[in-house]
Parts: sequence; structure tokens; C-alpha cells
Amino acid sequence: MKIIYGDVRSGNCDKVRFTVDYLRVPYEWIEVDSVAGGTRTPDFLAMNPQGQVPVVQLGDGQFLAQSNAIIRARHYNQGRSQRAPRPLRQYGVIALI
Ligand SMILES: N[C@@H](CCC(=O)N[C@@H](CS)C(=O)NCC(=O)O)C(=O)O
Repeated sequence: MKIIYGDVRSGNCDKVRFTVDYLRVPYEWIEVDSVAGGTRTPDFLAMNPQGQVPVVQLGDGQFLAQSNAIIRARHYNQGRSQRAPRPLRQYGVIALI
């Protein structure tokens, strides 16, 4: 199970969430209030020094930030990427977590 740290008001987080939902990838969503400073706490900055959501905790415990990098992180799980719908795979858009 991957963990996604995101803010539901964020379009960048939407990109990641819509992608994993579309692919039916199981994940846990942890809501972070980026407006109230939730991305600037020591704990959050330890995950992403840029202080931004979205951030994904990968299966190996490492963290990956940047929405486009997350949805293109094919190399983190080649097997899962095989579940990507064909048209998206053809465009290399997917990957995933
Ligand atoms: N280039 C980044 C942008 C991420 C970003 O701008 N995140 C905003 C929310 S949409 C954020 O976390 N802002 C809180 C802050 O900067 O403290 C991506 O695509 O993931």
C-alpha cells in the first residue's frame, strides 16, 4: 500500500489521485493542509524539503515529490504499470507507484 500525502484543494494532488484512482491502485491518502502550514512542519520537510504536496511514500520507504514525476514513476513498479490501460501506456503517461 502506497501512501499519498496531498491536499484535496490542490490540482497537482488531483493529478496524482485521479491517476491512481483510474488505475485502481490501492493507496492511503493522508490529508495535509498546505494553506495552514501543514507542508512546512519538520516532519513534512523531512519527507519533501521543498515543502509541497503531493508526496508519495513508495514501497521501499522512500519519498517521491512532484506530481509529474509521481505519475511517471514507472521504474518504481514495473509490474503495476502493466495494469495501465493501453492508450495511457502508449503515451508513457502512467507508471505508477
Ligand atoms: N511542481 C509541483 C508543485 C506542487 C505545489 O505547488 N504544491 C502546492 C499545492 S498545489 C503546495 O504544496 N503548496 C504549499 C507550500 O508551498 O507551502 C508539483 O507538480 O507537484
